[in-house]
Amino acid sequence: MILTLEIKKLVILIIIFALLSGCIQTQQSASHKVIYAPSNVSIFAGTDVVGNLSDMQELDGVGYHVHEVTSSPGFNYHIEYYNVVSFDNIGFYGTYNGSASHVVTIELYDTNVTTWRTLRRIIGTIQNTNSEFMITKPTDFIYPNGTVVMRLYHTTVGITAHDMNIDQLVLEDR
Ligand SMILES: [Ca+2]
Repeated sequence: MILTLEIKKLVILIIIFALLSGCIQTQQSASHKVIYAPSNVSIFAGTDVVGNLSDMQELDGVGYHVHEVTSSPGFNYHIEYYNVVSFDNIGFYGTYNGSASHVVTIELYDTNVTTWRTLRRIIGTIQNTNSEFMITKPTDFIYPNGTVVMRLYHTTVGITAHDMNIDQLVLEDR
């Protein structure tokens, strides 16, 4: 009889613990933000590159610079994110040192229609902008293996005095 009572107490304690754990997890997930940092960068056009992939992973004042080339496109580089489950924003912290006639696009590769989709146009000089990109259908951009590919593309002929300096460029699931 005593043993049965002890077992009942134990069961009640387990239930209370399970309920509390559930509450705590719910609170954590409500305020939790997942950040996907760049896993790879490939330069197809661009010059005078300063920095490494890791310089785009943390917001620390240290950036990854790519200068324009004097042909078209002025620069073109791809950034890959691995093991992405979902995301609803791009965290872009960077500076583009350009001029009024120079246009840079931030694009994601749409795996459904197999083409690049422009999410934002940057014209002239911008500094440390964390834009709201509002990705409403991330599944368009996520390959079955979890890879997402971004392209930074200078649409016209560049000049070497211009450069893109990225302190942090991440996918965010908020
Ligand atoms: Ca950085």
